[in-house]
Amino acid sequence: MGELTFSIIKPDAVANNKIGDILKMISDSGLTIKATKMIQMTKVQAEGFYAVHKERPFFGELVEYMISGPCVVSVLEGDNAIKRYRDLMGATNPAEAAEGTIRKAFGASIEANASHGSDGPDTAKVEVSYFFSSLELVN
Ligand code: DGI
Repeated sequence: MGELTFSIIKPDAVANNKIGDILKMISDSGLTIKATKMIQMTKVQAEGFYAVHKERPFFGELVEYMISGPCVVSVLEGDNAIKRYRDLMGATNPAEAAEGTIRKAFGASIEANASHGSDGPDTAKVEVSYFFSSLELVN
């Protein structure tokens, strides 16, 4: 079994009908989709998910944005999946993201940047279990 990482297709990308395009980019990159579902986060869930950013000036806006519409959350698997998915997403600010990345293709701003991916093994574990039970992870 390869490494697991956690992905969110954010409300802007869902609203723009990009779920299929982004899941295709993930599959084409060789990562395996282990689990996926559409959710609408509550304010409490979004605040908990982004708790590491709660002292940042943009925290309130980030939470409001993440609850502005449905998201698609997924668990991805593959060798080195965490870094590979970060590379596929591109820079946080879509204006700085490389050609061929999700954020370059579909991100509109540093806030509405189309996707989230775990930044390390510890956060990946916490984030997967924040949204998925072990029964939802297909073997
Ligand atoms: O791991 P990333 O998502 O690439 O970036 P991060 O962990 O530094 O920030 C988490 C999210 O917070 C990011 O995807 C979008 C949002 N964000 C980051 N910097 C800013 C921001 N939102 C606003 N409005 N302004 C910022 O400067």
